[in-house]
Amino acid sequence: MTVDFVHAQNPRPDNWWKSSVVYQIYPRSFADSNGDGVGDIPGITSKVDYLAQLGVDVVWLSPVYSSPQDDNGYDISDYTDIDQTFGTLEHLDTLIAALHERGMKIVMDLVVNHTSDEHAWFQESRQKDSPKRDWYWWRPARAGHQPGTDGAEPTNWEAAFSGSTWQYDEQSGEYYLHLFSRKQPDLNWENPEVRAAIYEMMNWWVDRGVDGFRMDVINLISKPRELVDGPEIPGRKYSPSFHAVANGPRLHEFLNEMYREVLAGKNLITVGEMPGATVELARLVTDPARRELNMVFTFEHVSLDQVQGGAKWDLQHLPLPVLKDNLNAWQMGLAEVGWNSLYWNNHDQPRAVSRFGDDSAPHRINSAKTLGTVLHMHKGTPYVYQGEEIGMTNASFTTIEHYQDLESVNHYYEAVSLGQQAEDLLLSLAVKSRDNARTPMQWDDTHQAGFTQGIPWLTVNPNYVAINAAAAMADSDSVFAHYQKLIKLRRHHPVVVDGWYRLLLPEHEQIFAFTRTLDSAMLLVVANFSSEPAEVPAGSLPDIDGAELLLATHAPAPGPLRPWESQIHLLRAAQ
Ligand code: TEU
Repeated sequence: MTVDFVHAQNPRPDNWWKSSVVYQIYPRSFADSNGDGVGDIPGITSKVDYLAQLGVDVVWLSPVYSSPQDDNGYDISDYTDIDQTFGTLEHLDTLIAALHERGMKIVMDLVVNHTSDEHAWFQESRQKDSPKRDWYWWRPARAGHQPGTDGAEPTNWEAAFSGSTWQYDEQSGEYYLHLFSRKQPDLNWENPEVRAAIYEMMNWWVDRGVDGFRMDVINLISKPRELVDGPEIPGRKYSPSFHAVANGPRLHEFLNEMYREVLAGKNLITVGEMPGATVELARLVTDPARRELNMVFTFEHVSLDQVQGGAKWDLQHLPLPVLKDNLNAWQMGLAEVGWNSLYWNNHDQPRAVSRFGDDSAPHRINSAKTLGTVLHMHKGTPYVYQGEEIGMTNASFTTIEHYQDLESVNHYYEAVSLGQQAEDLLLSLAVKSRDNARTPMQWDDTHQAGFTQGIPWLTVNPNYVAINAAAAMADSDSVFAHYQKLIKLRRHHPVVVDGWYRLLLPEHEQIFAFTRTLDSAMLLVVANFSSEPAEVPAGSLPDIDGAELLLATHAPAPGPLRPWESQIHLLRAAQ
């Protein structure tokens, strides 16, 4: 399966991805070109100049492949075709060329831990005597249990989207494993034929001009040799599966093999999404000498505001020192070996300004700017999620009918059936539902925020009238303008890319301060991560006399830092 596609000169020098900024597009919510209420690829192509103006280097495109859309495309039924929802392969070729012509690159979302149950591979695998039977995880009913009855599942694992991870298949009389929805059966990576088919598909996309891959739950592809019950959790019918499955014994072997078969010698950008990964695992995976991946997405900092050991819906307050400590652990852990990805949000996480900032009118803009400053001045590759650059907020849905995401909807109805109060559930959904990040991009203050001429698949946030890209681009003091400047700083100051990180005032409850040092250049970042004034303890920070103020949310003034005030100082210029 080779294709002859010539693209505009698209150089990929060594380590180019270390100085890049990546912009994530969730295609169904980005821009709708044909009025069907769902974003599509031509809609994205119509916005490439917006992306170029923001200054991002790479676009990470969430899945646009053929899919029944059970999990909004993370359930793929054909890896080498485009879902009609989003357009055609030709539309994608046009987008790739348009990005390359503007010096930008494209990363595809690689979802290969599982396929859709409507993929031809799975449909073949359902035949017990099929040569593809072993392409997925099939198991008989638990011994002593009647197949298809409660408790007959092969293990007690809980699926990420509620219920058991095992679905009984009448046709073949066995259960198949699905760590996510029952329409997302897990591929059996132990089978070399599966791996070969995945690598062939990846090479087909590389030949088509893509510049890398974001790898969905890639640390789940290696499962334990024995599939056995996980620990019983009091009050819960099933045992969380990720802990039982993640980071299996052959993970590094498979990533190494993928490197040899697809990635070697092409300077692609690769980032592995790894729920449950530790910084120690990330050191192994991102150590260039080990030939695995460039970066991983950690879930540690986006799990700190949930009760430890609980579900994402069990909320708890997150003191700033706890957040600083975790980000520091990853900075220190990957300071000399490997590389960090840097993100506050994505299509699975609530909006950054609502979660880590303050989305109330007096503070939304400055907190969005300060979140950007603190993240982009860390060491690593920053990821901007669509709308973050204009300070888009959570959806503020008030009824379950507003929600579309199967994770949220399944959780709600399962919890109600177990006796939880609807109003409590709606409160936690309003804070943590993935739909918070999936409301349509707010382009301007016209009908449906300029996202569609039709009825949007998910309600547009009514605050689009004030919060939209057109207004932001016309305002030199907007969050958009601030993100443009942050991205430019990365281009002009090597210390932003390669400077050593050192956290200051680790215990301070309001102030987030750190330095970056490279040769004779030193940056000082100081931020008030709160909605109250914050006093900087005398003598606690390096002297900024003679420093160059590179970027600030406020005009400097004596006295305490104002709410969500941040500053980036260049203390000593490079010789
Ligand atoms: O997410 C993996 C994952 O761990 C998330 O499901 C996360 O646990 C949850 O969303 C937190 O609320 C990846 C994709 O990013 C996600 O969109 C898919 O639903 C999932 O894998 C299955 O492909």
